[in-house]
Amino acid sequence: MAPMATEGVVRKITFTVDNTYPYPQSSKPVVGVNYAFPGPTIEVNENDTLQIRVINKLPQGTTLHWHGLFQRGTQDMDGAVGATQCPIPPNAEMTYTFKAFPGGTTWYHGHYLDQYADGLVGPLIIHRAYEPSQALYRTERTLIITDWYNDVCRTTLNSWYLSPSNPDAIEPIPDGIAVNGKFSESLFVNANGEKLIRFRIINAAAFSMYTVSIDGLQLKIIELDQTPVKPYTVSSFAINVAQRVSFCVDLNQFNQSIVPSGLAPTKSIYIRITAMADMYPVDIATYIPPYKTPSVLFPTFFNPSYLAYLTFGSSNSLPTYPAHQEGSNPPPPGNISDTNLLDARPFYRTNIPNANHYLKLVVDFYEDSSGIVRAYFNDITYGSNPLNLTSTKKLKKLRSSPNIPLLYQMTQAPNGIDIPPPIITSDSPLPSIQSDKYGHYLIPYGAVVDIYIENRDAGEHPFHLHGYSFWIIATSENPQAENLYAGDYVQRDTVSVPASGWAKLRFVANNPGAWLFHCHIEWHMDAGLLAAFIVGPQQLAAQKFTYVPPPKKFCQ
Ligand SMILES: [Cu+2]
Repeated sequence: MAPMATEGVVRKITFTVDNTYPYPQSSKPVVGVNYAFPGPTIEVNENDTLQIRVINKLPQGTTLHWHGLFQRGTQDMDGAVGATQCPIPPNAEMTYTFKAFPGGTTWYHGHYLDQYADGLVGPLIIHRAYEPSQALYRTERTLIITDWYNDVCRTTLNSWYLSPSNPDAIEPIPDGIAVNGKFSESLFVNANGEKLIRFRIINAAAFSMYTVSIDGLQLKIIELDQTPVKPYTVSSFAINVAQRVSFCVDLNQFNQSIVPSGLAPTKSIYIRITAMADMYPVDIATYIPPYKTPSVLFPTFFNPSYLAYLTFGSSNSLPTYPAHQEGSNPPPPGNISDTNLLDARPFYRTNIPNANHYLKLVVDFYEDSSGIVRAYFNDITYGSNPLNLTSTKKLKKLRSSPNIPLLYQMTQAPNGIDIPPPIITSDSPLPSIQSDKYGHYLIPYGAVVDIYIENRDAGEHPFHLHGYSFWIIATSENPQAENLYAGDYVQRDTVSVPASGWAKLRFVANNPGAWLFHCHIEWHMDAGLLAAFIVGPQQLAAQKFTYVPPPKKFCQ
């Protein structure tokens, strides 16, 4: 068992969300927090109470989601528009109050209108009272990776992506990579003479999966999402959108032999962050997107290889060896997207109960009747179904609308939500969780649910569940993990589901509320690849949860 954590203190923070222009060479309005991109790092202790006052200066609504936090008892603070709140209108504010739990590495981001793809992201570091791998590091550095788009995601790119003029549903391809807001070959990470360093890597990209390595160093992975793992060593690893990986390095183990003879010993080395280009649906070496204005005579194509510098001392210095010399870039391990599953074991064993419910989610993309390609869970694309307001039934139909949060609707009719109860189907001997026609799944409080995601799409997708973490039991790349590691699965809040493959997850539905389950690629969310888990509406009432309606202007 994990050691008991102590009660925390109250941390008051004020965030102003507004457009900002971080790069002189770009006129793109980036969505910043306190006029910074990425937003300021929140660094607190586990169980601290955060009071974050968010002031919206954008000309449109906004919200902030605190990724990976459970929000037990504060279900209305999750920041998910349509599920837990209405958007904060322009020139209005809202204070998010919640416990920093669980500890670990995470991030906050916008959850409305592609604002996160346009920059509304920031690190959220929650220190545990006891860090199990503390002996492996003396200092730590955070790297938050983002896809950079020259065009505005929340207008130009969104409307192009979801239009009949994009019949192949080509996602907008990033124009660059920014890490901590800096482009390739401009970010220096200084060790300041320390040898034992923990890196917290956050993939805050809208689209891209990355691999990470550091020249000449082994990486000792100690945390996946917010779960401590038994330290294990890799030369590189993959990180999908919204996932976090912490690893430690020991600079004492750096060997100057990677520097070719005749060159001076190096005082800095390359950190390599590489977009996994094979996930893009086009050849990025030649692709010119149709939405580009043809004003650039010599277009620059997206370079998936990002370089940062890890300098041993405290002053910036460049490596003495060439970036692209033979052997400096370790080959990616085979089966890279899923190495975590076979190598990683949780630091603390958890009690994993047997499943008593089943939920199958089939993922697919296809054209709707208006010629727009949308994404579907079980043939339902979220949010674009017309509302059926003519129903005369007494049962309450849940509506998907930014202006009527599902959580509020649950509190209005805890006993009469119009979603069928679980039934036995041919898919499983366990009762299968059912949904209404709009992608709302009713999950009994306390159910132990096995989620089986069948991905019929040829792309890999990172699926995220709000309000919980889940055990990853197995995927189509590592089906043997289920039996090999029974009772010792790692919990994450985001799972990478292989292309044309599957994943099997398990979670205990012990946190009543309205929780989104969705692909974390922003474009796929726009295409409707979401579901809402309606967990234990009666338990929500029994726990005396009251939904305080926001000011009227929020929900108009
Ligand atoms: Cu996706």
